[in-house]
Amino acid sequence: MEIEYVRSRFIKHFDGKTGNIYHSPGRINLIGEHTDYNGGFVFPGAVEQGIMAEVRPNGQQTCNVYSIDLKDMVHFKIDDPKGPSATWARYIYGVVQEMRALGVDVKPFNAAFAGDVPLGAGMSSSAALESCFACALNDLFGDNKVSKWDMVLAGQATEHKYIGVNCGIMDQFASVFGQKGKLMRLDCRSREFEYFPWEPKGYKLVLLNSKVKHELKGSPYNDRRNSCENVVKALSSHFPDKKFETLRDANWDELEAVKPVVSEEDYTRAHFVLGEVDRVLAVSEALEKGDYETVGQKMYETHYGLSKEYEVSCEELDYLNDIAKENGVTGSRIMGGGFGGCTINLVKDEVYDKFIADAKKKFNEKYGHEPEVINVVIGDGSRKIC
Ligand code: GAF
Repeated sequence: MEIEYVRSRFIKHFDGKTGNIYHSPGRINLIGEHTDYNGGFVFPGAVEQGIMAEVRPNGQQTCNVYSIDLKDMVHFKIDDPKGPSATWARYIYGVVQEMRALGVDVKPFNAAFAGDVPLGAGMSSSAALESCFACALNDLFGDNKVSKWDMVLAGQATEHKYIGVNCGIMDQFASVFGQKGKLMRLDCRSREFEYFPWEPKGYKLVLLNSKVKHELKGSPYNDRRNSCENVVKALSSHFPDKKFETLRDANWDELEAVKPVVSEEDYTRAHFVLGEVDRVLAVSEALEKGDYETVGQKMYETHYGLSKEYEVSCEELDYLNDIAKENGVTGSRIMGGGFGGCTINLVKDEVYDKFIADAKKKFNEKYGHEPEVINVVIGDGSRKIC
């Protein structure tokens, strides 16, 4: 995204003065889905697409925030206990409150922002928005004293308290800590992580965005999390001498031991999670050896688990996964929280063109539109641009 695009709108909608410009990315995740809130491993990387915001303290009583994409201006007072009602503005209001709780003396500001992360694609535009404002407020009002990890947690707390999604830490982590050309393996229990250079010679990583988002009744993401927590409670009662904080603390035998006392649905969800934790470790090992065939095979296994055990896939994504298999794509799976969005595909250069053409044609024939093709370039994390 061009700086000029954001700057010209900022100048137009406010008093003509310029502010500082910040950028935070969306993310991909090679493998490790729904493992973050279970204390497991994830394997994300930041992308080049993200949110860009221009921000300037205004010396007034209210924060004035303009969404360039939605052409919508929202005003809120920093100490208003309710905050704005527009969802997009609640992300920003939430970050303001969380940064204040971390000791940042946030003063009213003007801001304009735009994004090029496709919405609803599972690439975490919301974490990009949260981290972008956390980074801006830290810089403008906090002398950059808030640590990167605290910014990650401020974004996550915003989702929990102001949006109602009980997400894990993967998305905000990837957005804040991302580095160009590198994926990261994060242990969500210890918060230790390693950078892995991503240079798969002869392969491309491509997202196919189905452009569908299924609005399911209730809160299916939180429901999945509840299932996992039910199993953790059962484990704690069954093994009183062992401490289980999350499913990561359980092994396969322990899970089998509580099978009779949990619902079949909760057991099946937990079964997926234990398998997914193992798969991330297998992928890390395979990457060390440059063994992309194993990486791809694990991606297909993850898709199967997300579709049949965790039940967060949908017909359109299963179809894209089938097309990948038919075309000899090395690995393919649904990416992100699920219920729509994209598949992430590890594709050998020689099958790339045929796969993309076939996916576009078949998907269009069945669903009346082509999937959006997004070639993944791993970019940098949250930063001040100027
Ligand atoms: C969403 C959440 F925000 C993440 O925390 C993570 O759980 C992901 O779904 C699934 O892996 O993006």
